[in-house]
Amino acid sequence: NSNTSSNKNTLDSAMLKVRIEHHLSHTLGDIIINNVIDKQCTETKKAYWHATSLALNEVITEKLNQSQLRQSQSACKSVNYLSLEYLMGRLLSNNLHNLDLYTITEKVLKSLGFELADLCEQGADLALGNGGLGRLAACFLDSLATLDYNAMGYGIHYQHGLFKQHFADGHQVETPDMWREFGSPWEICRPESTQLIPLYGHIEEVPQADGSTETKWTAGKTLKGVPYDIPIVGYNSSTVNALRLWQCRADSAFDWDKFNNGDYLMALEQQVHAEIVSKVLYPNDEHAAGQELRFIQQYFFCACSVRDIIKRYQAQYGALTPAQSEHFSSKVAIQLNDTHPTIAILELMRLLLDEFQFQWQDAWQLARKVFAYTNHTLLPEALEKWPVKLFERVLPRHLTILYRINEAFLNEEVNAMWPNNDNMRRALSIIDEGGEGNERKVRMAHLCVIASHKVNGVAQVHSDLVKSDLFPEFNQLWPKKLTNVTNGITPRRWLKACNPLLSALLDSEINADWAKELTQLSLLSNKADNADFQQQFMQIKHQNKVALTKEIKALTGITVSPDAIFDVQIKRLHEYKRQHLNLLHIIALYRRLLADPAMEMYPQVFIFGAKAAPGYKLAKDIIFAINKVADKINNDTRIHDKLKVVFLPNYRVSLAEKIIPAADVSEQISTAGKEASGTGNMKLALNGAVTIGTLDGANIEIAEEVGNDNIFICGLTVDEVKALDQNGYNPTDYYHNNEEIKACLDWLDSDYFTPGHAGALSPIKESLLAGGDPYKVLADFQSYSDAQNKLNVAYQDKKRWARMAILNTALMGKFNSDRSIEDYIANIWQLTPVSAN
Ligand code: 26Q
Repeated sequence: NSNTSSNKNTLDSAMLKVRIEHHLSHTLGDIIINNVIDKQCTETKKAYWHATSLALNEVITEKLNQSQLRQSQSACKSVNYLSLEYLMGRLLSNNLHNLDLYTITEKVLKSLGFELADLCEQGADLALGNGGLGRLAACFLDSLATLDYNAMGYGIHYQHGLFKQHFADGHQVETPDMWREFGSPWEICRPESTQLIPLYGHIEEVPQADGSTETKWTAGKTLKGVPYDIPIVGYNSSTVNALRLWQCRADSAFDWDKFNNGDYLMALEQQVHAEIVSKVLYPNDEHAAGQELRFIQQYFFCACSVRDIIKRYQAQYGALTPAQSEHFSSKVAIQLNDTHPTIAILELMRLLLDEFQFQWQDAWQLARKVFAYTNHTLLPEALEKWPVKLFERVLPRHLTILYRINEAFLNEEVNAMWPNNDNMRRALSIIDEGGEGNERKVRMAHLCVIASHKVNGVAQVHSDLVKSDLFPEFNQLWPKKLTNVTNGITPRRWLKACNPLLSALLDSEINADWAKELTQLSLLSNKADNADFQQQFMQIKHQNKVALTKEIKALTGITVSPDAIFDVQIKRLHEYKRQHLNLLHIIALYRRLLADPAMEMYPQVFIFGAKAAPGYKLAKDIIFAINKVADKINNDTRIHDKLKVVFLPNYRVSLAEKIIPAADVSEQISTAGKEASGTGNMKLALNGAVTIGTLDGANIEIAEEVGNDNIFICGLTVDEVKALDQNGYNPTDYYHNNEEIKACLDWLDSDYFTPGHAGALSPIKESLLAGGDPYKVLADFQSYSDAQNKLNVAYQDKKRWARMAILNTALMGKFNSDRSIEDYIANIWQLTPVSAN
């Protein structure tokens, strides 16, 4: 399983050392290398991290240039992935692994007195995303480069990524993320690719010589988009692609008139106003907040990206004319990562019509061949709807185009299928007419479905629900448009790089490059009952748990035993993900232990990592509750360390990389039908954690792969949830009929967990009872608790557990994001790979 890329020849350890020291002394300025320096101090480590990254970047940039040359010479089709979010994490260790330079760099740094792993920790996470959707984009870029496809990721160069989190008396506190504070060695600024973006202003109808009229838009303001490219290094491939992130600046920084009149501060006003557009990532996931700035962010991003796509096409193939339509769509695919970049459709249409003199039909046909859309959620509150009024004010020309798209769609396509049917027109229209006191809104998802040639969900059950529940009429109209591409994760970051011990074992067992051919791990199935192999596998899990134990101690002060079951729930905090179901069960366990201190129970540590959107009150209440319950339980000597609860602060990609290799149990307990796919479920199972979960999202496909003996399934199914919704869910029934549920919920009303503050945790009880809890926590409590009991018993049978853990690692091959990408290629993008050999 040797990595056969060509870097070995291009960079030996002597040269690497020279380059690192060169960057230390020259690029980074006056860093003392010969005198005595303190190699333990953070500043020194940061400098060496920086120098190592810069040295590596020379190799990467060269490969990037070669890739671009090769891709353009081959005239291959490319995909442009449009996403408002990329959760990249750290880049150094990943780039080293993908280039097969990790070991030699480790040696070089050792000779300089440093641990490479230690230096990697100095890098900031690129947290330009919220959660699943942003991390998926990052995994997809890794796979596209690994498989030698021509791909460009487009995104926003946020000055501040997702907020940092710490706890004050159990409450979440947010502080700004400053990822570029100490420099950012990976980015390449491309001023020559700057774009000017008009917005606001007014439109007028200008009469033409032939008697028709043309719409003319006079913008009121112009923004400047400056791109920064981050190289995306393929694993063991010849390709380095780019992630192009747009930074917003003022068209002209300075108002000289104001300056000369002595108004120095106001002279900078435009600059300040423009720069806020790419200032900060919106921290809400699964909730579409309707702020104007977010709308402008989306437009700015779409306009920069679409113009850049056209510019690159023209640079390679010449003028874009209507005669080139077929050709353009044979060379360019644009994928919309959820509806956040929907305006790209309108911007492409506007450019073709207004700047490239396309006729309507030519423009529309082209757009429909180019765009495809991925849906990531069914939650109504996450579906984007922007007020027509806002469109009218910020993007008046785009709105006229949107109206025309809608008219043509309703009058031609809808009318052909359902003649004179106003109900169908209302249901399918891009405009939500609102009615009674409600303003008119643009349904972004409808525009996406209408303009795209393919629409995909992200796991089979989710895609089925997209067809049956979200877009049933669209599915009738275009039965082949809606499809499924089950998500995946990159095994490079999520096994090879994050779990070196297990990787080494797999290297010795599997005679193939499993980090590329992940299905090869199924060969391990033969060894699932082999006592020797079980011992090695579980020994590694134990070592990873020891490492996490130290991390837990360092971050929280809590002592846990690496011999206990490490039960992990790591994901954004949301009611539908049901961290509070986990909490309720922990409280029940605690209560059982207090009632019967001799109760048979294998020690279990419940580990949480989660950020709550700053405006999501109940999510923050749940964080507070978990922290308070943890305080009480961890300090209660009566239960003899059988139960521990740890909430690790500031959950992020780099922390996930430490938790996942040490997990025994993976909590995936969303209400059935609510989690589109989940991807953390895949990462944990790949690293040998056994899932306890509902039949939701990709859990269903994980169960299919590992078999029902190697997963703990609990809770209602999608159909049962639907039935409960139809018959009326009554949580108070569960409260009154289940003594344990009642006792645990009532406990939250007392001041037991919050001494002196009775009622501090009551909002959680309220949310589960009053108003009927759409997430049906109490309905699934007993089933979940039973599954936890089985799991606890199963763990005590060492052989049985080892077998389950091994089979989970062995049977995750399907969830390689390379497979997801090949599905997109075959069903949606139709690209061919281009490699050096
Ligand atoms: C929309 C408008 C305004 C402000 C914010 C948003 C917004 C931002 C992020 C809405 C939603 C998101 C994020 C959604 C998300 O992460 N979805 C997850 O996508 C994963 C990848 O497909 C799935 O595995 C998860 O199941 C899904 O929850």
